[in-house]
Amino acid sequence: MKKIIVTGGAGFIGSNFVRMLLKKKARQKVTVLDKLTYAGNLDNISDLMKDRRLEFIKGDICNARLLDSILPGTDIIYNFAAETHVDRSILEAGSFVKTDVVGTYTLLQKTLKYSIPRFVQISTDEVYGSILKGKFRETDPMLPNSPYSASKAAADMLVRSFHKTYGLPAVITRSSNNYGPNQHPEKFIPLFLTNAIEGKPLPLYGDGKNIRDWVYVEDNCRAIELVGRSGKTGEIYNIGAGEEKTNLYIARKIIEITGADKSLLTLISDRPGHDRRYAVCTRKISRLGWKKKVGFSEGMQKTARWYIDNEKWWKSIKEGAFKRYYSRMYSRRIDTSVKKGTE
Ligand code: NAD
Ligand code: TDX
Repeated sequence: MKKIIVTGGAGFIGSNFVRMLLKKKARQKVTVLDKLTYAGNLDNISDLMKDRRLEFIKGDICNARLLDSILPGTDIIYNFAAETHVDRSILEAGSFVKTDVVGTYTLLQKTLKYSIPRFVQISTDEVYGSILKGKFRETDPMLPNSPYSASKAAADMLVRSFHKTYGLPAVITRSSNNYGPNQHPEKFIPLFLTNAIEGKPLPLYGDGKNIRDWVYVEDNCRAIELVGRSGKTGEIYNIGAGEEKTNLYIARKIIEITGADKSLLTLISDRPGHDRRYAVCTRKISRLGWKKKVGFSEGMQKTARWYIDNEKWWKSIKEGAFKRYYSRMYSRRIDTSVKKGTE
């Protein structure tokens, strides 16, 4: 029986990935190792727990002794575990360095120790930095601009060095922005969807013209599984959907889909170091046989439907510890905003 470890499997992409793995009838044991930080949520996988092929372990990827007890005999590790929110990394970067850098290093050491035949590092397009024209290729240098992307870049460097120095059988995926079910409401699309449903301001940073390429989470999960199975050891694979949108376009779409009042849209002071545009060339992953299945308008409809139908899920987050973070991050900026409405 194949033994698969998914770190961070109670988070957004990790939980969607575990769901996809378990849909296959394969003989496999999937162990989720997750610290359950504020971003981890057992509700994301609770309906899957009746599947006896799934095991959940609450723990930290920095805990070397715990890894000694879990990793022997593993066939493949997918490392999703990370601190992931750029804005939080601007407030406090220590936990990012700890989990994203030291955590990845600890996993790499143990992967080597137990001769695990495959290590898949889930990285991000943000490691390349911002690009105004054209698209980043896997061979481009990393120029990260936030403490979050810098810690992800450091992790990628460690993965590379373990491959080059010790022959560790690793591959890296670098995807663009994901959206879909179970994404924490601190992130742009779920924050705007849930605020729109609640009739609260939609706080758009700067001029709202920053561009991201949005990939539906299930498409990214298929790409990650494909890279894990068929990617060339030591290589990096970009993943993106070619769905470049300005934040303003998405905010207007959300207003349209939810029927919210246009006056909710509020331009607030910008995120420090805000990357203007992300775009990656995906020729390499297409050559492995991947292509997106869900376009942006279909994906947005599905995502909006999910948040409308799962109010209990996001309300319990928004009404908990998130309130303090939200007030610290947004209250003053919203109160001092000079521009409201979409025109
Ligand atoms: P998320 O914040 O929703 O989930 C992260 C998960 O990791 C949580 O369940 C959390 O509890 C867990 N975790 C955090 N620290 C841990 C630790 N020390 N030990 C064990 N578990 C820990 O994040 P996400 O959006 O699902 O992102 C998953 C991965 O994909 C991350 O590595 C992220 O950098 C990468 N990524 C995300 C996006 C995106 O748009 N969301 C895009 C590209 C890459
Ligand atoms: O309130 C907001 N207002 C706003 O205008 C928030 C939360 C975001 N934004 C803007 C900033 C970005 O231009 O929306 C865009 C998307 O923001 P985030 O959801 O914070 O994502 P981003 O910073 O692009 O990073 C995401 O994609 C790459 C993930 O959070 C990372 O984990 C991933 O690596």
